[in-house]
Amino acid sequence: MKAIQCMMTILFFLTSSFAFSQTRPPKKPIVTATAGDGWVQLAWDTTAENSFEPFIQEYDFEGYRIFRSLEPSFLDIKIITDGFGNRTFRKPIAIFDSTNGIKEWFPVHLDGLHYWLGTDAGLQHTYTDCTVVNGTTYFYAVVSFDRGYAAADFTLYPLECSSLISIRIDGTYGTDVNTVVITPGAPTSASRERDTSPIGFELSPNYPNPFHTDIKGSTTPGTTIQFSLPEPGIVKITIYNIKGQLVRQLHNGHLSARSYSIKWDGRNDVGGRLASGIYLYHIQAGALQATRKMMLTR
Ligand SMILES: [Ca+2]
Ligand SMILES: [Ca+2]
Repeated sequence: MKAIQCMMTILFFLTSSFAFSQTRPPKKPIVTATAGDGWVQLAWDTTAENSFEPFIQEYDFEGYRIFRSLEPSFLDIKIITDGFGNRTFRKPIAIFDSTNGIKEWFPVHLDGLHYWLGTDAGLQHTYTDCTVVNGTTYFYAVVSFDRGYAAADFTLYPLECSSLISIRIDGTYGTDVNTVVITPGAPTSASRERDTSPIGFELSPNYPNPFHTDIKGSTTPGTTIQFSLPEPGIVKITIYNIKGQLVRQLHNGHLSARSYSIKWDGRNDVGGRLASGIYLYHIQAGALQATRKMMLTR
């Protein structure tokens, strides 16, 4: 019990239950991450690529899957269902596989689910994610996978290495060699001081929240975002969906130092109505930035 209190460890051995116990997943790549204003770059080594599979006496490394999550368990991206509707494979943000003629679906399914081996696109050792929201903490994993083995008499399903992040009792995270925790565009200490100055940079909660856009007879469709600027400058106000994809640029230009209200009608940059869900609004004014969540309902 004490051990549980001290450290909650979250493990994922995604496909290991599919396979014979003698088989082994490929080695983990060693991953590093750097971040800046609106981007995160991952880089990893080639350790995984000389993984040997004793069961078939072959080097069976095939490729890499990149996972991104807003929570350390990576549960929120586990959205691909099998034939019974169970959530099984996690959806990667990128796949890179060896150019070797082995590609697309693994031929044998498990509960109606085939494993995707990639498109023979070739291996990469860096990945830049430009869909991140500054100030948000992201959890990334670079997961190696092998190509499995399908013969008339037996099958080895493709295996992935684990992606593990532990949460310590003090709230900090412990990463494995192939996982990282990173917050892009974190404000500097200088800008945090300015955040609390009397003339204050402020992004207020939007109102109403949750909000709707298309109920007949409504007098308050959409939502209002209020903010104040301590000094004049170029200001960007941007709305992202929960996947971190930019859906609307509300403002991008010079503003003077005062308070503002800006309305959002729940539409994207080309006027399309967006689905119900959680959206993030982000303001950037020079080195100052802030992000808040809001919920659109229909
Ligand atoms: Ca293997
Ligand atoms: Ca391939």
